[in-house]
Amino acid sequence: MTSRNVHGVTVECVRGDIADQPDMDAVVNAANAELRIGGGVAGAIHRAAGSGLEEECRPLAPIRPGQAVITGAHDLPNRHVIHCLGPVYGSDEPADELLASCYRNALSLAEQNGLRSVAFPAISAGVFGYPIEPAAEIALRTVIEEAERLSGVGHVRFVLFGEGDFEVFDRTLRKLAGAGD
Ligand code: AR6
Repeated sequence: MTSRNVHGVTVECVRGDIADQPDMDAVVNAANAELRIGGGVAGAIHRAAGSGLEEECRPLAPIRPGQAVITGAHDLPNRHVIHCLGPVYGSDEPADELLASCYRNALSLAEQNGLRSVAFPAISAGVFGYPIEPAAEIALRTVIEEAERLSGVGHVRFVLFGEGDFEVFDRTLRKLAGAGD
């Protein structure tokens, strides 16, 4: 686990399962446009939340790349799920701006809803094909840029499933936020 304090916000990278983050107010779903159960993150979150999550999502769909919407967390141990539709790499353009918008819009929803902690997966870096190095750079750079403007959110966690993805996020956080103590 690597952790840095950026403008009073704890930004950290851990290896784990996004559906098993009981100490966080919200977890972020790497959603599909229809906000239905899917593979990867959208499978893990919907399975753990139960069918009530899909029901709550139905009237909010479809969403556009870069957009985020918030729901309850149902059977997950969190208060909310924030659903982001990442860009499909090589198809939704400009991919870097759309991916940054996901993180920005998710943090903005967290602020509006009085949340203090948010856990993100590596949005778009699975089925949607975004290469992990630029995906990590955009994710961390955007959160670090937004940190200065956050007043309620004080804890942002990136939850990486695979060891390789974790290593890239870990290295990128050290590069962007300093070597630490
Ligand atoms: N916890 C944390 N990270 C995970 C988990 C998990 N339980 N499972 C996978 N990852 P993806 P996308 C990692 O495919 O690329 C879905 O089917 C994974 O290794 O979940 O935005 C939806 O229905 C990868 O690094 O999201 C959409 O159609 C990252 O999370 C589409 O895929 C994101 O992988 C969204 O694709």
